[in-house]
Amino acid sequence: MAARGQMMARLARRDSDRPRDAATGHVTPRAARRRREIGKKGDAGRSGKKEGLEREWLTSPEKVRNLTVSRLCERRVITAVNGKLPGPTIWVREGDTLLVHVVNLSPYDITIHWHGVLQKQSGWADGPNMITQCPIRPGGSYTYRFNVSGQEGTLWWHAHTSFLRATVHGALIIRPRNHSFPFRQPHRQVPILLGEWWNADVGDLEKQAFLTGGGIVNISNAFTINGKPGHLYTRCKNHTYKLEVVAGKTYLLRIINSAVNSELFFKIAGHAFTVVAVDASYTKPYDTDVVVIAPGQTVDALMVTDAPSARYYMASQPYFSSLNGPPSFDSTTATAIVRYADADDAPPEMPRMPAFNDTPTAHRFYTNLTGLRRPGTPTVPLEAEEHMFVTVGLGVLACEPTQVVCNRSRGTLGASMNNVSFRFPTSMSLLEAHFSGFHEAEYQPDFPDHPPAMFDFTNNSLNTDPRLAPLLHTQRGTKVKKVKYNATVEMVLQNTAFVGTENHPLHLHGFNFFVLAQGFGNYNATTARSRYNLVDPQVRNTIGVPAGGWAVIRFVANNPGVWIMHCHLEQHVPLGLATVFVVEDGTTPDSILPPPPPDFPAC
Ligand SMILES: [Cu+2]
Repeated sequence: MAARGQMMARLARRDSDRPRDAATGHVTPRAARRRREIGKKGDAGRSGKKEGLEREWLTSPEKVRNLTVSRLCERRVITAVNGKLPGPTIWVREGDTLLVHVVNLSPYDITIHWHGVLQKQSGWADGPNMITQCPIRPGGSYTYRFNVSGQEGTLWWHAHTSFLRATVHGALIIRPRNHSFPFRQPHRQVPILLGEWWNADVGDLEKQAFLTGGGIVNISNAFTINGKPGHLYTRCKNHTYKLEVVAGKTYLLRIINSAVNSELFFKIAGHAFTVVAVDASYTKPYDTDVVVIAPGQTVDALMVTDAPSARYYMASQPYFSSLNGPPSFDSTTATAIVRYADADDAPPEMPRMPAFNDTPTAHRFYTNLTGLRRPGTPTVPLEAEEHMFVTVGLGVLACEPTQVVCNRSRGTLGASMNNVSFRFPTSMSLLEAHFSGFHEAEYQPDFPDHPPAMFDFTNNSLNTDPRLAPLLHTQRGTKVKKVKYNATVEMVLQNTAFVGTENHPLHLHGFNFFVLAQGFGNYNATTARSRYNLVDPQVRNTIGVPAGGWAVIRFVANNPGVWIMHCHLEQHVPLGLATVFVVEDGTTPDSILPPPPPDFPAC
């Protein structure tokens, strides 16, 4: 087992209060609090923002050390932030500017992505490796500086290099600044991070998958709730997260799927939920007893403690949508315990979980959500300037020379959007290439608006049709879609069946999008358009495109920069399931990408 180091993040906020809401139940790190003048650095001068005082709280440097954790009775050295798994929760208020000093004391290249943060005027802080920055090398550091104006709700942060996000992640919670929630004030707010655990070094798993070209062979060993697997794993039952509650109160569960490769069902025995937000966008209240959540997504759910005083399990287990794909997946269940204050020690009640392949339940949850219309929030654009029809799915690629144990005659598992398997650049990040104007060597601006051919996308029996072989065999390329500032982009995302249909959770950086419609089978413009929700669509940053189906999204490209869109099943990213939007500058000062900050990591 390779020893892994630890990364330290120092969290700092500016112009904002330290979290003081006792209702959160959250304890901020014991920290030295100090004020200091921000030096003349960063892009603030260029963007016209006034430099001011920042309030900063730093974790004590003694915490920087290798982190050995014990899970499922095995001791493992992992990469983690500030000695915690999950990493620290960052509580901020809407409008805050965050400065996060990331010091990489691990032996790995690393970047941090602030998942769901729009990064207006701060594209250099978005974090995806080789897209907006080169990685922070071991021993290096970088200060991510960004503002969270106009955003409220549950987001999260995670590593955006290889599989490190398996253990390098945490919650980023943005609370309202000058008003209350658009729902009843909860007694407490509780981050619930759903994770996935391997009894192995995740970096080794990824390397092995690359060398063989077979995708991830090793399925995970456990799922976790707030870092702990729970009682149903026969080994080491003591690692269980516990939530102490009092009767008759409302709890706001801020649920985050930080698992690497698994969509999840989540339930709590004896209790129901009212969903009030997803992906940090408020929804109309939606009552359900099951939450379905894809990697990258968040769900804010109110839970009333109105059950008889007792102990109850909360449980997280996979939603496995692949109808005809790889047969094996981790079919274990993570549990945690909700304990009423005066409950006895009788065995907790277990919720009845949906079947692993219960697509109807998943689809019901994913499609019944609608957005909460509020004054001052963007409404769905009724027309689009850019229309894209993009196939999404798995295919076959030729083996790379470096894939030394790849079957050359069969090829390697690949994934693509419109038959382009995204290849990450190696010498310069795309944002630097775009900003400097020297992009020709790094990317081609010809990502297609349509697949090479229209065919019966979701008919699995066609995958042996020799005429479709050119579509099954996808091509690698660093192709981007160029978009004018403020253009409205509509994307029809169509799953294909070449190597099994599967729900792919596609995450778009830099924007929220409206979800207009979703369905099964092949997208049909005539019938689908009549179903578009142009009144109160849900707003997301990650959409689970239905397995063997399609989804339509719209967003306004009001953020100049370079933004990746990729599958948040991590194993599909190195296979190529990604594309990139390059949004050009506008004409006003606030629509022009500022230059990179001075400590921007060099390649
Ligand atoms: Cu995927």
